[in-house]
Amino acid sequence: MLHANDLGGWTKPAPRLYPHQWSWDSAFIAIGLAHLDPARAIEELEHLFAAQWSDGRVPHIVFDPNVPDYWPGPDLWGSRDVSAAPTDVATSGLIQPPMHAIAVWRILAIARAEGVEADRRRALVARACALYPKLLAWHRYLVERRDPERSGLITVYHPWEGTDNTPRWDAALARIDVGDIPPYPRTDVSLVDAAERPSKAEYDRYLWLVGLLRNAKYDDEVVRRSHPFLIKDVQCSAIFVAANDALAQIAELAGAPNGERAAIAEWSRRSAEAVRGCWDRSLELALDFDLRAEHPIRCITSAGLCPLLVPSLTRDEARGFSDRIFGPDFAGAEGLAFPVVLSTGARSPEFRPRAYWRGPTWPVINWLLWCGLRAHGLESEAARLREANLALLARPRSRFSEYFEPFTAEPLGSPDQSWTAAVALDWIAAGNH
Ligand code: 2M8
Repeated sequence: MLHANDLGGWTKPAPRLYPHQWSWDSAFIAIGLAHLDPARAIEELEHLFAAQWSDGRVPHIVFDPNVPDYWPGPDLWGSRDVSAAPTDVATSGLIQPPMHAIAVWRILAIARAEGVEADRRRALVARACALYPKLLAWHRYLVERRDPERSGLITVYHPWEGTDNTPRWDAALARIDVGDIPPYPRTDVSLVDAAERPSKAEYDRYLWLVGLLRNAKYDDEVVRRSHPFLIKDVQCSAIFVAANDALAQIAELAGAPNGERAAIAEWSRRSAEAVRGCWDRSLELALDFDLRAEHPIRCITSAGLCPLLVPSLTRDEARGFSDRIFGPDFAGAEGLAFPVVLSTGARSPEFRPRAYWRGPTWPVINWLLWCGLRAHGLESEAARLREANLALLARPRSRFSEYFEPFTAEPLGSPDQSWTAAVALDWIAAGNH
């Protein structure tokens, strides 16, 4: 499946629904590919970082010029009119969670664990070191431009910067006054049942927000002053902690100067503390913070479990997240086909089991939580989650789909979704070492 979605040096997330390169998909894809061909895995990230902006941002989509009829395409973003954007390729102007350093470090670890011979490994290390300055510039962008307050938490500007129609964004989107939007095609709903995709009202708001960002020329200072959607994202920030720890290892390999290493350690420390501070005692999970409304977003979603990725949690804190994972809102919900983590809590008013990020289970998010459980030595809990996900994916009908209806295990969204296959490969390999 990954070979079928391979376009030569990079992989599209899905055959028809997502025909370009997506940022965080690439990182998960690279981790899966590392088990087949680590050199090809690192190439996935090299291709993505070739489109990095001069301000350090890694765009959420890198467009394939050979697919002209995709919508929303390059014209919507207007990246060619922005001086920081690359000139040889069209990209979006948004970002996605910084999974990339985690992927690079993992490619090296997988190559070591799976006995790749020494000279091929040396070549991989050299390529990881060549990526290091780009990864550093990316993390610096996140700190300096997406956290000008130095709170340790990363600000997102758009639902497309992670988990699209999650209920986490509902209240912030509801406050936005949408002006005139010219009619637009919804190619996604010609490929996937509209009930499994964002609604028209949500899409109008997505496009309105893109228009505001495009008019601001993606200048973070302008956005900070005027943009109506500014949210401190706990999932993105938790991933940033783990990514800084991976970057610290790559920095050491690359012989980076002490000043850079100290900066990375400080980014990690500050974000770890901030993510731990997002904990809400009554909901028993971590919450995002809406900067415009000036309050936390009280929603029960899998994003609130992501602090498990923070290595400095105490044993009790990690146990608390693990209990929450297997409790009645998530993998322990009543009537599930497989005990896997839901994207939105089963007992929440917003829960809708077929609607994209509002209830269905997403294997990649389960994979992230599995990593978190393992990082805290919760091996039997991690094994439980891995087995449940593999059982779901092993069903002949699963087609490595994008997401699944949790009570029937019906595959939803796109079939042949690359990152689903990639995490399945990593889970299978985990049973071998
Ligand atoms: C989804 O996002 C795209 C827009 O970027 C879409 O809905 O059309 C999200 O699941 C996102 O997280 C993912 O990276 C992308 C490609 O798999 O699809």
